[in-house]
Amino acid sequence: MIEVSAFRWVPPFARGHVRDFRVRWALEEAGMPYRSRLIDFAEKEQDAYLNWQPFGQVPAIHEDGLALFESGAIVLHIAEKSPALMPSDEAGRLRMTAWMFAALNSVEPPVQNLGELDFFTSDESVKAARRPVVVEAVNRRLASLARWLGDRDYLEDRFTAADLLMTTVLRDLGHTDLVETHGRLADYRRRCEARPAFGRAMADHLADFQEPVPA
Ligand SMILES: N[C@@H](CCC(=O)N[C@@H](CS)C(=O)NCC(=O)O)C(=O)O
Repeated sequence: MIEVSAFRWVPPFARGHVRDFRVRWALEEAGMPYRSRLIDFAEKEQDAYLNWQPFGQVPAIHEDGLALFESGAIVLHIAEKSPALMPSDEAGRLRMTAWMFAALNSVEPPVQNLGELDFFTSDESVKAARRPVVVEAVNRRLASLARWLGDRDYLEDRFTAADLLMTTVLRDLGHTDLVETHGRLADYRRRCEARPAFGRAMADHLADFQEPVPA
């Protein structure tokens, strides 16, 4: 059975956003059973884990002797096994791949910059100075995405692994109203989040968190 690494504990604001969720969602869409392998922050820095995920991050998977890391690579691997996530024609597969890279390489970086500023920057003067520029960069990407989506339900003509990744990226703006101000994007995100596989994956992702072990 596929094993997916995930954190045993993260602060409440991060729950529902840790990237093992992407993999769980893809596995649920594909109907592939898995089990989680919970790790703590000390374990992620140890050789055994670094030999699995070189950067000490989650997620990583083990599957029949294969070790794989990077959420995008793992989701692509799962999609290649599942018509539920990937079109059968070559052009469709290539378009899906392009949008997967777009989610992780064009949209996620500015979104992540904003998250770092909002959640991990304690210096209020740095925050105040940088935030407008960072928000503007996010908004540029959201506007392009909203323009592309237009009246479409999904990035292409059906739900694929690219929509899965894009939704997880948009969810990381949930502490702001930025997605809501682009109405089509908000509808798109809600449409993808309404999928039963999303709900099952989220329930399992959240259920795995435990309270911190006292030091
Ligand atoms: N590019 C990686 C990023 C993984 C990542 O940033 N994981 C976070 C949790 S969402 C993590 O493990 N952070 C702990 C750390 O970086 O030490 C992927 O998509 O798999």
